[in-house]
Parts: sequence; C-alpha cells; structure tokens
Amino acid sequence: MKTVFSPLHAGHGGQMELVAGAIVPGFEKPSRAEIVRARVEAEGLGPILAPETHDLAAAARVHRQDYLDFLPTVWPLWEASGKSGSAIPFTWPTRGLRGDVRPKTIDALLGFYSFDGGASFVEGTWEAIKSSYDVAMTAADIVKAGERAAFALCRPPGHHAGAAFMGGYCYINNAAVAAQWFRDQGAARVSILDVDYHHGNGTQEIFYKRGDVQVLNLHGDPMTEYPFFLGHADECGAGEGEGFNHNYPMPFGTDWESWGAALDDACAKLQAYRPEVVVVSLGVDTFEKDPISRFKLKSADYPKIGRRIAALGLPTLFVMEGGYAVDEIGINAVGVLTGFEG
Ligand code: Q9C
Ligand code: ZN
Repeated sequence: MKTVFSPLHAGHGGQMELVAGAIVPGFEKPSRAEIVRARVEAEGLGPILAPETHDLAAAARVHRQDYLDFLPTVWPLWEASGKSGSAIPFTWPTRGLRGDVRPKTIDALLGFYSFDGGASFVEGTWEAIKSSYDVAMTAADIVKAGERAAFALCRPPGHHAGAAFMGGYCYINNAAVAAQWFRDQGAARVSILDVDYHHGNGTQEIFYKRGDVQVLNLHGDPMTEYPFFLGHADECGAGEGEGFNHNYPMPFGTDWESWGAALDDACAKLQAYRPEVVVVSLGVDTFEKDPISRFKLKSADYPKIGRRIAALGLPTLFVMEGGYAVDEIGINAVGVLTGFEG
C-alpha cells in the first residue's frame, strides 16, 4: 500500500497544552509522524509519496468558509498583536454567551472558532494543516484511481474538527473532507470508521443529518472521557441522517475482547450499509501504554483490526489520527496496515 507523507508537518512543533493545571509540551508532537514514517519504511509497506498540492475547494465542502479563511490568519494576527509562544484559545461562547457574533481580536477569534484549548498555533502550524490536507487528498486520489487502499500519514490529525471549529489537536477534518470528496466523485455511499480512542465529535457533527455518509465511532465513554460533550450511544443521527450514526462508548480498561466485539458489530453495520468506499480514522491511542488514554489494546491487536477491515472487501483510505505512545506508535499504526494487507 502507498503512504502519503509530507515533512511540512514538522513546522507544527513546540506547541504547548494545558494538562492537569500546568502548561506543558504538547503530546501531539512531530516525532509521532516521523516514527510512523520510519516504520512504514522498515516494514516495506510500500512507496512513500509526497503529496500533490490541492486547493481548498474540497475542504470547503465540509468546513464553513469563514472558518477556513481564519486558519491561515491566526499566526500573523498573533504576531501582529505582539505575542509569541503558542496561540492558545482561552474563552468560549458557551451557554449564556453570544456564539453568533464574530468578534474582531485574535484572542476572541481563537475562542469563537474552537471548543477547547487543545488546538494551538505556532509559526508553522498553518503550513502543517495544509500539508495534512494535501496528504489526505493525495491518498484519496490514489484510492479513487483504483488501488485497494492507501495510507494518509496526516499530521495534525482531524477528527475533532467540525464545520467551523478546531479542538483536540485538530483543525481540518481530513477524514470528513475525503469522505465528502468520494461522494462528490460519484460514490453513492461512504462509511467513516473511527477507531481512535477519542470520539470523533467533528466527524459526527459534519454528517449528523445526512444519510449518504455513515459514521461509526468506537471510543472512551464521554461520561468520563474527552471530548465529554458528544459521543453517547443514543446519538443515532437526525432527519435524513437518522440511523446512520453509530457510537460505541466503552469504559476505562476496555481490552481487545470487548473492543474487538464492538469492531465486529460496527463492521456488520458498515457492511449492511453497502458503502462504495471506507475511510478509516486511524488513531492508535487505544494502546495500553498511551499516556493520555485508558484502553488496553496490545501491539498484537492492531494487525487484527487491519484484518477485520480488509474482510469488508472495500476500497479503503486510512487517515492517521491520534496515538501518543511515541515509542510504539509506528509498530501499532503500521501493524493495522500490514494486518490489512494480509
Ligand atoms: N490533558 C486526538 O487523539 N486532551 N486528539 C486531553 C490532555 C485532548 C486527542 C487532555 C486530547 C485530544 C486526535
Ligand atoms: Zn484520540
């Protein structure tokens, strides 16, 4: 399988985040992508290609234009206001405040276009976001051209980003963009299978009222796990989308036995939907040693995920999402892909 990768992700480095009351170096760091890339090479998964530049038209099919226009302006506005370090949001228009009036200063805009402080900017962040999008689009092109599968080694990740908000290390929702692009290229139905430890709230929001993109999400129960405010089992879609969103919230400590059973159930629902393409939001933060997560999957479990997805027999685009145990992120992510290849 071909991998698409861009070194421009590395400009998004040195960003800080708030953890347990302290501002610390972010978990979502450049070494993540470099280690996965090195493992792709070591395993001989296939060629590693540079992305083709794509304009943002495909992104605008799932994101609001004003949000897309805002992203490249963040760092210039931050610097122009005399600040340095990481541009991190700190105020949000929650209940009782006005979320409908677009404010004018950078601190206010950061809050207006986010749901948490987990998506920060440094100087190279926009270029990294754009390269991640180009990586996803180039890998989607490869699947569209007839290959059985492709791996978009995206960084930063995307599944927490909604139509008009960033958060949880995510800015452009690469998986959602690709799914919509497959629809626009003529696929009647597309499924998104999100196996990242965290609920893909952005993906769910984008497709919630639609029946042409099925969304299946396996994740930590939002009653106790980030992103907390979406991802419950009773969120089944609305209107035309009713019955096409499936959430599998699971408790801390979930291991392969129950996680694999949830995957089987999700795959059965996926198969019944008869999609023409599958987009996998591939997070490996379900790993037992992940520093910010609480599931118990082992390295030996990741090839089983790939085998189960391969058994669907459908064209498949893998899009990299989370995974923060950097020592094993390559083994685990590429384990899914080699399992898929059989
Ligand atoms: N102290 C993805 O896996 N922060 N995003 C959790 C850390 C947010 C994860 C709290 C985690 C976001 C793509
Ligand atoms: Zn995650």
